[in-house]
Amino acid sequence: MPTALITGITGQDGAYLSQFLLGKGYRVLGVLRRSSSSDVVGERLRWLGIIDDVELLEANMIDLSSLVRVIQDHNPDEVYNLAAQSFVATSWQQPLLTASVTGVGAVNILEAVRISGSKARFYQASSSEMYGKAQEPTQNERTPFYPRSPYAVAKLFAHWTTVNYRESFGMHCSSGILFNHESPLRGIEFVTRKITDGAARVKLGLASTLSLGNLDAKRDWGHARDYVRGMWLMLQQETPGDYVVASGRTVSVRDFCAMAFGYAGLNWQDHVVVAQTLIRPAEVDVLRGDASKARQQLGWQSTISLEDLVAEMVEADLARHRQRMAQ
Ligand code: NAP
Ligand code: G4F
Repeated sequence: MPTALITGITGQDGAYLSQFLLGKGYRVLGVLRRSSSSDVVGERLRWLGIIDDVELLEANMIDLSSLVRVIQDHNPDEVYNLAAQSFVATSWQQPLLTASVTGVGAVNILEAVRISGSKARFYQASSSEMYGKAQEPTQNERTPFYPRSPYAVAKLFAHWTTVNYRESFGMHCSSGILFNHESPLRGIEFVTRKITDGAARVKLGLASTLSLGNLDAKRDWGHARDYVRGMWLMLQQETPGDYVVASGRTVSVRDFCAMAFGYAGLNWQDHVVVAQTLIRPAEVDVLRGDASKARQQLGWQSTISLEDLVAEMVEADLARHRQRMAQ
């Protein structure tokens, strides 16, 4: 039975990746940072019904010794580095924390693997945010990067460090440049979940308006369940590498509002208001990924449409609110 270690196991991707790997027969270990609310941080794993099937180990991305201990004690075959301060807007408020966790944290886990003499294959959660002010209309592995937030700068540092450890030490390090991926387990602060939750609240009479920022921003949105399969496929390759994972379809925040509110039988224009305070200091206007390399070399492709994703998210938020109202 192969063993996988996931940093960020309590996040959206960590939960879906755990479910995927358990289905493949893996023993799944996850890094859990110490919290006074440890009973609720496993909520996503609980939602998927797998909290008792994974082993949670206390460590923190900014404490190298804790990561060395985890690698030495458990000697995983595969390490997936998903932990991050992952909310772009917060990275302007907490740039040093973001640099430490999202940037230096990746070096810490790479060092933990290297110092331990582990032969584990390593996955780094890189991001389409690294393209930022995109230099080409469709972004692939050769498109130049132009980060637009402290988060993206930190991710770029982690990305190049991953490439460098592969080239310097011959480690099996791969980097997945994943475009936005969502699900019912997406954090409530991200725009898609904020919209589906907002549409559900309005539908159930719990709210009448939803405040958003830049409605013109465009993203290439896919489903997290599809994208974690791409992570695993990268680590099954003989040779490590970097891969774009994306749907290839780009939609604006405005259009996402129309889809989500429309699914709930509402007109978004009656409810969405723009709040200037939610406009970012620097914006990533439009992203569209070209996942040809992943398709050809990994056999990966997106299987869940944006329409199905929106429907699943709105249904889940309606169910959550109905359940709370019934209590
Ligand atoms: P997420 O839901 O925000 O999860 C982040 C995870 O990191 C959580 O488990 C969190 O733990 C953990 N974490 C944060 N600080 C930590 C620390 N100091 N030590 C240990 N763990 C820490 O993110 P996600 O959406 O699943 O994304 C997974 C990864 O992919 C992230 O690195 C993200 O930047 C990257 N990425 C995401 C997307 C996307 O569209 N979702 C696209 C490209 C790249 P707590 O539960 O304790 O907070
Ligand atoms: O949902 P978002 O916060 O995601 P963003 O900034 O694209 O970052 C996500 O995807 C990245 C991959 O490209 C990941 F690396 C990262 O960790 C994260 O998962 O915002 C999407 C867009 C932005 O242009 C933002 O300005 O939506 C716009 N937006 C408009 N109103 C809003 C809002 N975003 C949020 N979060 N909240 C709003 O009210």
